[in-house]
Amino acid sequence: MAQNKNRNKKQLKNLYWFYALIILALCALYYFQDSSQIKTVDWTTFEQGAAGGDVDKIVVFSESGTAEGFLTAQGEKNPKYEFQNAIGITDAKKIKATIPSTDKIQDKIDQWNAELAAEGKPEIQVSYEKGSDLMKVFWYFGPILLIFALMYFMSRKMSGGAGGSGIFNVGKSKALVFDKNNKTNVTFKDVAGLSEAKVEIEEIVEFLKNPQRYTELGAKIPHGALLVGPPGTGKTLLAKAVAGEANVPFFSMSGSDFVEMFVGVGAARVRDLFKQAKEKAPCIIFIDEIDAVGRARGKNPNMGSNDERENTLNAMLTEMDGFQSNSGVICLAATNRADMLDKALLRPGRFDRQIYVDLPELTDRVEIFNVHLRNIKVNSKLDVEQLARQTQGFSGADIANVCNEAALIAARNNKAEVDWDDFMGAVDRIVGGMEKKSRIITDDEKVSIATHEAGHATIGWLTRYGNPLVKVTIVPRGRALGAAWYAPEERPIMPTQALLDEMCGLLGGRAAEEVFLGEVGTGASNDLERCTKIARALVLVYGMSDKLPNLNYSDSTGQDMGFTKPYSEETAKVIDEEVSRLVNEQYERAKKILREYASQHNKIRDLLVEKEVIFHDDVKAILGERKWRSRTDEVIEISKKDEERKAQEAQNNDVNELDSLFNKKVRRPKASDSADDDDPGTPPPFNKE
Ligand code: NHX
Ligand code: ZN
Repeated sequence: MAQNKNRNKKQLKNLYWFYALIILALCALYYFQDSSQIKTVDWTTFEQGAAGGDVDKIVVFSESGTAEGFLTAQGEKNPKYEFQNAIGITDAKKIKATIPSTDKIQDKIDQWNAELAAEGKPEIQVSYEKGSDLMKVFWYFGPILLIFALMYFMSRKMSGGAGGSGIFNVGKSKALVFDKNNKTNVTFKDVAGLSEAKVEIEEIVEFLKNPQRYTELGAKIPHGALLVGPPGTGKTLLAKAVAGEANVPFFSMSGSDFVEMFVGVGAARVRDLFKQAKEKAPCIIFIDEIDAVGRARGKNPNMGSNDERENTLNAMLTEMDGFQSNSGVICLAATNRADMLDKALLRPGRFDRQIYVDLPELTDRVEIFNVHLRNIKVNSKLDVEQLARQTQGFSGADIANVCNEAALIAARNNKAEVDWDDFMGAVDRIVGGMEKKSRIITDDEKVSIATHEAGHATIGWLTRYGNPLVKVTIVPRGRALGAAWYAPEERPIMPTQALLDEMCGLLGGRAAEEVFLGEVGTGASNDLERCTKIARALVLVYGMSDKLPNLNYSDSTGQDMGFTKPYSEETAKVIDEEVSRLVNEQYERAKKILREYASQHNKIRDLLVEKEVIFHDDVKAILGERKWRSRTDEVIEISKKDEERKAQEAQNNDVNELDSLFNKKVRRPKASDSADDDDPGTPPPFNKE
């Protein structure tokens, strides 16, 4: 196997030399093809020929002391100048000789011309050239050399940066290597949250540290693990921590590093990477964004253009199969789209296991905040847990961004510490974009924006599954003139009604414009887009429409490129009808609710025009307590009680196991437990309409 690899690499190198040789040969041919027409003769022969009318033009090279004579038709036939070249015996076109004395050459030529004139033959033309033959050689080769130089510099630029230098190094992998001399310094302690993923990945560290524990029992060490999760959740960090903990070399590469404009380079780099890794085993190979090469291969073989990627993928597949189970090389890869990957990559023997790296939960977010707040001077009264609650749906990277942005805002306001308001400003900034104070809005426009936003707020409040409202604002931010901010409900399963209610809420803005202003504006385009998307998903993905129940027309594998629709023309018509019916039904429903609660809506609108930003409690004061408790509140209560329980258990840990088991069951809180003693406060802002 290793031999094979060496041979492949040598072959590739030889290929480059081969190309160089071909080009050189071509140059030589170009040069000699011309000189093949020249016969070098001694001076007496040259003199005789010139005087005899074999030559009609002479070029004198004064520096090299030679002369070239261009043969006439008569001269070409002279057998004296015939000579043998590579092809056979040919007639020369030119003759060449060394001149005994350069000064007297003009006299000689004059003499020959006089003789020729006497015979009635045409005279010989003379020209002098300072440059020697060498100059000529330069003129032949100069442009070619220039092209070579250009190619060289271009290839350097293209593969520049990460180690590759010149066209002869394209087949080398550009992996970053962390080993004893160049440590990663990341350990599991630096990874906050991700408690489940950490447990799984700690096992991989165990494989690298004591492989014999597994092999002695006959178990095979897995070849690789795939880290799957949304962007910014810390997949790369986790992989680095594995290397740091296991104390082995760590090769880090991005999937896109394999892709280059030269053919065959990706595959060569894969081979090179694995060869390097095997030399340093035990070690870890980490390939970030593996979907760049690992995307499912198309079914259509003559789609072309992605052949190169396929070759790279195939090389990776063979390499991963190739190394023996216990060779000590473990391959980690990260992606945010596991469903897009080629099935061959995921089968046992390659990336045997998938580790899900999810968005952080509440407790994880507290941990992550604590990590990022280590280096920030924060107000001592800052409630980190409340911060975590306000950042639902944020990834680890988002949280890092919030902390940094908050510090920047505090610095801008010349504060000594970063406080709560700065953090809230940072969250708003990240979710909604920059506040636009410069935008001038007339009073009329303010009323219509407030009408729209109050519509969202009213509908959201009055529907069964409406998300808990955080605040409503008519301060322009980013691309939006106003927004209603919601805390998204994290429901594992959405009932049909939840989707319909969400559509209704999205349409609430437009409906309010129609009901209370009598005309609608262009502003609701984003609302409508999102609403229509939900309606389409209802019909095409979730099989929830009346006319096409329980049918799913989506393709989660991503193999179909969207050229063919999996349904007939008639069905397409029905789908369109169903989608527009669903949207219209919700629009009518929104209008009906708004008419029914017109006075409340108008109160919210007026308050909004007056204050520009209103919060959950302001809306509650107008519309009253919501009929339906939000799930978020329940989840928060459950986790709070869980913590209390844990603390209690830690206190009296002498209680026997059966007892604590019993406790657990009893303490599991019910939804009705504390229906009246809760104050939802301001739930986390995330969604906006
Ligand atoms: C414009 N913007 O483009 C102006 C400046 C109906 C009161 N001429 O629905 O601001 O009209 O509930 C992401 C987020 C387009 C993408 C917001 C794409 C906004 C927002 C258009 C309020 N709140 N619309 C809303 C709004 C507009 C737009 C977006 C987006 C308006 C509406 C934007
Ligand atoms: Zn809207």
